[in-house]
Formats: sequence, C-alpha cells, structure tokens
Amino acid sequence: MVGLATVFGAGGGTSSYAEIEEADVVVLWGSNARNAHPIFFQHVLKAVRRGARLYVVDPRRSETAQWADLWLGNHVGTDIALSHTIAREIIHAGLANTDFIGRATTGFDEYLATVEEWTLERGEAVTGVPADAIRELAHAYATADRAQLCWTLGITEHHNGVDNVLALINLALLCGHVGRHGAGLNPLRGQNNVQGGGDMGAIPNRLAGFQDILDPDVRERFGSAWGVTIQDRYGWHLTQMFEAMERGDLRAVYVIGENPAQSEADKEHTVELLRGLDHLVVQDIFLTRTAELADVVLPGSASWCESEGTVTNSERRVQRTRKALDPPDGARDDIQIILDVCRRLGHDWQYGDTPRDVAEAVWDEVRSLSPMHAGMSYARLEELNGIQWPCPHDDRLEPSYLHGRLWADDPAERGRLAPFSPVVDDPPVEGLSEAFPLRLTTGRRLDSYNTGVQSGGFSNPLRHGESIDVSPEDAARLGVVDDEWVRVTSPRGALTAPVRIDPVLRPGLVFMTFHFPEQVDTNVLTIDATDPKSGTAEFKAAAVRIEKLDV
Ligand SMILES: Nc1nc2c(c(=O)[nH]1)N[C@H]1C(S)=C(S)[C@@H](COP(=O)(O)OP(=O)(O)OC[C@H]3O[C@@H](n4cnc5c(=O)[nH]c(N)nc54)[C@H](O)[C@@H]3O)O[C@H]1N2
Ligand SMILES: Nc1nc2c(c(=O)[nH]1)N[C@H]1C(S)=C(S)[C@@H](COP(=O)(O)OP(=O)(O)OC[C@H]3O[C@@H](n4cnc5c(=O)[nH]c(N)nc54)[C@H](O)[C@@H]3O)O[C@H]1N2
Ligand SMILES: [Mo]
Repeated sequence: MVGLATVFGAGGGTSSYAEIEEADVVVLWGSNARNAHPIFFQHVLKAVRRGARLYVVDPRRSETAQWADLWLGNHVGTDIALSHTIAREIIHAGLANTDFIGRATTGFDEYLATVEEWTLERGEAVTGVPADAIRELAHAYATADRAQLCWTLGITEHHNGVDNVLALINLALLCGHVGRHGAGLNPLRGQNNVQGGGDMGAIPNRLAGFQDILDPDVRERFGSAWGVTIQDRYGWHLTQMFEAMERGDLRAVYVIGENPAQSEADKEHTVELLRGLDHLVVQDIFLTRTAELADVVLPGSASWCESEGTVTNSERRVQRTRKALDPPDGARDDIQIILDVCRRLGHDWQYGDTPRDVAEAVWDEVRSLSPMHAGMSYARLEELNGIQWPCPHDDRLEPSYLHGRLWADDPAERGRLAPFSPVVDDPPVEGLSEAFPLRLTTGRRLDSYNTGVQSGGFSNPLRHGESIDVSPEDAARLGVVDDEWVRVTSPRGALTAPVRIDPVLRPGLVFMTFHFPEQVDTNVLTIDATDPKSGTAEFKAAAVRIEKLDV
C-alpha cells in the first residue's frame, strides 16, 4: 500500500476482479494465490480458460506456479533485479508505451539510467531465471492490451518490500498498464478486511478515507465530530511499536484480533518485550499465546458471522456482513466492547440499541467524514451487493478501475503525474555463509491459517503438521529422509522439525509455514530486519543450517 500510495496517492489495488477475468496476461509475482487467495484465483482461472497467459514469479514452483504457462523461479530477494531486466528488454525492444510515459509520468530518464545495466545476461546471472524466460515475460506483458500485475508477500515481506513494489509499479508505468479498463496493479490483501482496516484509518498516518493526520482541516473535521483533539503527528506502525517498547517509550498496549507473540519475527525477543510492558490488554475470540501474557483479557468477542458490519476486499469492494448466528453466551461485538471502554474513558457515544443499528450508525459517521465512502449507504450496499471505493456520490458509480485521470488529454485533469522510482537491487540483509548455508523462506499452506488460532484446536482432517521442506538434492546431501526430525538453526535460535522432501524447492532453498505453534515456533528463526517504509519484517529471507539429530 505504501508503494501505491507513493506513486498514485491512493493505497488500493487499481482493478476489479471482473477485469482480471478479462485480462490477456496475468502476472502473479511472489503470490501463491492458488493456496492463499483461492477465491481470487478462480477469477484468474476464468481468464486462463478464456486464453489469457499466466506467468508466476516465485522461487518455489508453488501450486500456483504449477498452473502457469511460464514459471520464473528467481532467487529469493532478486525481484528488483528481475524487474529491471524485464524493463530494459521492453525498452530495447521498442515496446515501451512512449505516449503514456510522456503524458502521465515523471522521472523516466533517471529510471532508464538505472535499468540500463540490467542486460538479459546479467539478469539471468543474478536472478537465476533463464534469459529466454525473462524475454518472454517482458514481451508478453508489454504487448498485451489488458495486462494485470498482482503481488503479495513474496514481494513485500523483505527489508526493502516497498522498493520491490515500486519496481513492479515501474513496469506498469513503462507499458501504460494502469488507469485503463482491464489493465492494473493489484496487491492481494491478506485477511478479509485488511483493506477495510487501512481505509478506516487503522494505520499510523491517516484517518478514514486516507486523510492525512498532518492536515489541520482534516484534524478539525474529525476532532469536532468526535469532541476530541487529534494529535498533530504520525503514530507508530507495528515494528516501530516494538522498537518503542525496547526503548521503554511504549508501556501499555491494547491488542485487538492479532497474535503478535506468535506472528512477529524473532519471537523470543517479541515475547520478552510484551512481558516487559506495564499493561497489556488483549481482545480476542480465543485465548491466544499473546492473551496468555496479558494483564487484562477481554474475552469472547463475537466472531464475524455473529456480528454486523462491513468488510472491504482486495478490489476495494465494501460488502455488508450480517449476523448469521447468535454469539455464545456472554460474547459481544467488538464494537460494543470498544464503546464500553470509551465510556469508561469519558466518551459516552450512543449509536443505537441493536447491533444492526449500531453498525449502521457507525458506518453513517464514516460516510459523513470520508468522501470516498460518502455514497455507500447500507441500503445501497445491500441493493448492489457491495460497492467499490471511491464512491463519493449516492446517485452514480465510479469506474471499476483507479487513476483513469492519468490518461486525460487535459493536463489539469491529469493532476499529479506518476513518478518512476529508480530503486536499486538490494539483497536480503542476512547473507548465506558457511555456518548458515541455506535460504529459509516462510509462508502459507492451504490447510491452515496464520498463527493457527483459527485453524487448529479442532479436528481438521486436511491439516498436517509443520515440517521443514527441503529439495531432494539437499536431502540427499544432508543424508535425511522424509519425516526424519532434524535441527534447524538460524543466528537467532533453533528448533526441531520433521523433514519433508519437496521437489518444488531448488537446492539451497528451504521452506516452513508458521501455522503450528503447538509443535514448532517458526518465528524463533526469522530475522526482525524490517522495511523502514512499511514496517514489514523480512519473513521471506533468513539464513539457516540443518543438522541431523544424534540418534
Ligand atoms: N490457506 C491460507 N490462506 C491465507 C493465509 C493462510 O495463513 N492460510 N493467510 C492470509 C494472509 S494474512 C496473507 S498476507 C496472504 C499471503 O499470501 P501469499 O503472499 O500468497 O502467501 P505466502 O505463502 O506467504 O507467500 C507467497 C509466495 O512468496 C514466495 N516468495 C518467497 N520469497 C520470495 C521472493 O524473494 N520473491 C518472490 N517473487 N517470491 C517469494 C513464496 O515461495 C510463496 O510461494 O494469504 C492469506 N491467505
Ligand atoms: N514466519 C512468518 N511470520 C509471519 C508471516 C509469514 O509469512 N511468515 N506473515 C505475517 C502476516 S502477513 C500476517 S497478516 C501475520 C498474521 O498474524 P496475526 O494477525 O497475529 O495472526 P492470526 O492467527 O491471523 O491472528 C488473528 C487473531 O484474531 C482473532 N480474531 C479473529 N476474528 C476476530 C474478531 O472478530 N474479533 C476479535 N477481537 N478477534 C478476532 C483470532 O482469534 C486470532 O487470534 O503474521 C505475520 N507473520
Ligand atoms: Mo497477512
């Protein structure tokens, strides 16, 4: 989101799922959508069945890659190098969209100078992807009318994740694949309402509708609606919070629906910091590992199917969620708990009697303060089965794609042009060494969800436990076999796990999920190097060694 907001001013995917289905070329970059975004992947498959070509860029030949027309298996952390090589090939083949570049972008010359050294030969040597494959993707992407570039954590969970995203945005600017029906740039959001959380201002620098906290008019409008004074400085994002805990500047934390004791990188250090707080409050539907450390647990909040509200997905579509089940005895909507806390803090905000009334009244307040949501009444959301933002008017809808203004003939209408970003190749913080010769990347499997809180604890026949996945070549070299327990060590910690030999991995690359805390704490191994621009940790690149256990 930071990358898209930097270039275009708005942090959201630029297309709709319907446009994905109409695409000629779909590139999934660092995304295992087959497993992690199965519903979105159905839209991709509809395009493929229509004849679209699917390209997947992923160091592993993931299940998604197995569906692709062409898989580009790059080395972990070489995505900027790959993007620059593709760009240079597009430019030298005369396929750059000079009309769009001239009309809608700035900084092309500097960008050109940055990518010029990335010949196909150099690209192949650095990324490990054969030059022919790079050339094919470059030509297919540049010549397609409707090209969609989508990415997820393989791009963002690096110490330079934002630069990685900027490198992909450069490709779309180069080819004019943004701001038109059918062409776009789409980060797929992790949870059902991550997009909605950001849109509502659950980020350190913006209030609802991405309005800048540093803007005095914005502070004044929100402040008078709420009867409070809003601070005129940015807050901390998650990793800055942990840094502040380390310095002793952050002493109390209120966690709602997150399990950082399990999901943060360098876990032992994280738990130490959470333990050291003066006051920790956790509001969750389960008693998580984080809740076990808390001074106060606000338990039994109603889950999504037991409460009213909205969620916003990766195509920026706001959709109503309705109460389908009664919550268990004593459980309440998160919003009721939050309103009670507010009351104790001196703000007796009344929104209505029933959960439905409260949810709608809160939403109407959002619409009164956030112009991009203004036209989305509950009645209209229900009638249209969800609406994409922006929707400022209650009598019409905007196009399903963003940034159409960039194509306008009138420069005044075009507004702020989109800058190319001359980012540079920057390998993972932790290099490989004799002591730690293997690259560990971590991610997801279809059968489980994040820290396992919501997908464990009951009998789930699909779910099989954690493993350290290694290539057949590495398994042979280490003399280990399937299901044999080994020790995995990184500079931060060690654990034991069973081996799973997986041919989707190439020699030197090993893979783990982080879904099975009762069995293995994967984040004991990961590095807490973070991208200062987004606060995201480098979960995708640690260095480890694997040793046989003494028999
Ligand atoms: N079943 C299931 N679905 C989920 C989740 C879950 O836990 N389980 N979690 C949800 C959440 S919160 C999120 S954020 C999304 C995440 O969705 P994804 O980002 O698709 O999931 P990951 O498996 O973390 O990572 C995707 C891929 O990045 C690749 N990768 C690793 N390093 C690199 C690199 O340097 N370059 C490139 N190009 N690729 C790399 C990995 O091999 C992996 O296949 O999934 C959501 N959906
Ligand atoms: N090694 C490694 N670590 C990673 C990642 C990785 O790829 N590799 N990925 C990172 C990413 S992308 C993410 S998103 C994080 C995920 O990390 P977390 O968000 O910490 O993990 P979850 O297991 O999704 O935790 C969500 C919590 O919300 C609670 N919950 C669910 N519904 C409700 C509700 O309605 N109300 C309330 N109050 N609580 C609710 C659940 O019970 C659960 O405890 O992990 C990060 N950590
Ligand atoms: Mo996520």
